[in-house]
Amino acid sequence: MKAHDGMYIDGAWRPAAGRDAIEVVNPADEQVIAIVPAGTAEDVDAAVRAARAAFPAWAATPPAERAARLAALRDVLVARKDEIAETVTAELGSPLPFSQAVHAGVPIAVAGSYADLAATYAFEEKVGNSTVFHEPVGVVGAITPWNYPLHQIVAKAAPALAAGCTIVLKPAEDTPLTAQLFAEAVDEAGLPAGVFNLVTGLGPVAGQSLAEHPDVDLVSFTGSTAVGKRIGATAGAAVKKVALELGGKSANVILPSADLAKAVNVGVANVMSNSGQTCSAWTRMLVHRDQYDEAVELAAAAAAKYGDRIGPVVNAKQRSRVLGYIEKGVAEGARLVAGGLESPYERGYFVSPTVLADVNPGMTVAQEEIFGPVLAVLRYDDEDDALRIANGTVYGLAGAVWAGDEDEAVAFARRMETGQVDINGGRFNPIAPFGGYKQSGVGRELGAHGLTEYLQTKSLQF
Ligand code: TXE
Repeated sequence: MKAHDGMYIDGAWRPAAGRDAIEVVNPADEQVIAIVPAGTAEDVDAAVRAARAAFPAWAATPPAERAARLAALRDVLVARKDEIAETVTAELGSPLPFSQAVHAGVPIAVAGSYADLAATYAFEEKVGNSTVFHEPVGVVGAITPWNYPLHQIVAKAAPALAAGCTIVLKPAEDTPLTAQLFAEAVDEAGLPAGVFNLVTGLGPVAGQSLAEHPDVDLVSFTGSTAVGKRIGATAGAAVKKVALELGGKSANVILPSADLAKAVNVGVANVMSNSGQTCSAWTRMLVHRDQYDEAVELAAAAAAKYGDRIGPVVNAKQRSRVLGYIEKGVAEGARLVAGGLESPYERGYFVSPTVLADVNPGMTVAQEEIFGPVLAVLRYDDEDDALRIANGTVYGLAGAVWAGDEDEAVAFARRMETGQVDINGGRFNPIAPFGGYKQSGVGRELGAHGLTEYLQTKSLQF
């Protein structure tokens, strides 16, 4: 695949400072499809300087003009939708229809929502005898993961641009081609030079230099909890703003009054989607003990049918990590009812859709984020027990509740320690705040709540 041999800095593709490179691999067939440069601290510094220089003019650009540029960006993404889907499929391995609908479709919706918000948001308001201004924070260092390559970028870049911030992006090393495509789109949309900059590279090198750079005002990170904690600590020590979107272990709570078959089938589809590489996935299904056996049978059947509809996981390391969790689950006493360690394909990092039954809340597979197509089915005795189990992890990102009566589901959802809950299946809302309670993170993405992360307030008293 075509790839740029440089970094997008100050409105142009420039040679990398060093010579290190990253091989981009298609996880579906293990072939190298492109090579991109691996950035160093020097590249990061050049990008931060460009973003700093561009900041005053972009911050002073009227919101209506920023909105127009975001609308232009959205239009470029729409025009290049097929190319986005093909690129994500090539470097992440997801089936093309899913890449079209989700990997391209969702970020287009999010970019559009910020074009609208930039035009309508009250960046200035009256509070008693004061005028309060919501001003951009400054230079944003954005570090993104590979699981939704374009969405993770747009969920940071679009609100940052709407707010009037400038950006340096360090995308995941597994999926740099989508990031390069986004930089091209920014360029085509006519954003001023230096407003958006891209440095591809490795986490501990380019990522860490960006997180530690003294002239970055806000670090926005999505990725593992381990790295997120370090970034949070570094930002805290520098009294720098930080937004963290980390792991999850979300509960799908099926109350006895629910439509069991529907709840189980949608629940299985939710976990298997994107090969289980979704931080908000409902990886723990909680079923009342009287309905447990039926639910396990339904889940196993649904997973077995899923087989050829999911792609591989992102790389060899991730596959062995996921298979390790399946082994550990069985070793700790879980019952394998679908999937397992075998893959039907000779090549590619595929993991079979897997269901583990008889999972207890204390087991590793019920506590740790697996990030693969693996569902754990747990039984509960009554609602209080279900709530204890649902809330009994260090995470709190998402979840679901199913009940015959919506009010019953809402009452349960209100007691869950988690940032987002789908009621009877829910429907994706690109402007609903998304983010974690507890160790799932700090801050919110999407919609107006996502925009405020990139703003700071100043009040003038009269
Ligand atoms: O994440 P990393 P990995 C979880 C998921 C997965 C696990 C490991 O459980 O199995 O994390 O995935 C950059 N300083 N999630 O290893 O390493 C890195 O280059 C600065 C959940 O891929 O956290 C990449 O751009 N940056 C998750 C980004 O951090 C560093 C999505 C994420 O990579 C860095 C992905 C450092 N020291 C994984 N080290 C979610 N919340 O959606 C790495 N990076």
